[in-house]
Amino acid sequence: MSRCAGKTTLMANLHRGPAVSPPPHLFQLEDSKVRVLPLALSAAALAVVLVPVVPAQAAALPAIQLVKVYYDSPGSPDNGANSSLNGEYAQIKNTTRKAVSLKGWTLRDKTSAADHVYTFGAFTLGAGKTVTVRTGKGTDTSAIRYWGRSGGTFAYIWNQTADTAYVRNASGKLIDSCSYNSSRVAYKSCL
Ligand SMILES: [Ca+2]
Ligand SMILES: [Ca+2]
Repeated sequence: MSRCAGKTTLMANLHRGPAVSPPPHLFQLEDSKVRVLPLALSAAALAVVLVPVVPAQAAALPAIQLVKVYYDSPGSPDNGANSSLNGEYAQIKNTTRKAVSLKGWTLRDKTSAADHVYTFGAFTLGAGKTVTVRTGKGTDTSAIRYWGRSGGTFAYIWNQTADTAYVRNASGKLIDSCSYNSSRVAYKSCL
């Protein structure tokens, strides 16, 4: 009887089998979870690999960077003539493989003087190209822009011994800066 009862129970269970199985949509849910989980893990694994690398590169090499500030114009004393003002300059390089529009970007020194800000007009810096921003007046080219300052010795931007150049994008975000604190040479290499 016991064997028969067991058999009966087994049969009953088998009979109930389909009724207690999860409905098809639950199978799909489980199935989708199984498929999504490895993708989520893969994304997490990628993030772990990429996050530490990208900011480090960005910090070391801005896409647009200052390469040189030539602060002691050739000759002495610096007399404030236009040619002398143009003897000092800052250079900005596009290190990327794409042309970058610098429209609205600014270059300035450490003072808070409002007239010590140079703002790029419509200007595109080609891939790998360098633009030189000279302090005095002149005719802009694809490689040289002129701040347009005049007024003698007070028109210079870059101090003879210590100063900082700042480059900001059109949104005002600081992209690069270059400081110097020495009069032993006439220029600072920012690389
Ligand atoms: Ca000089
Ligand atoms: Ca200055």
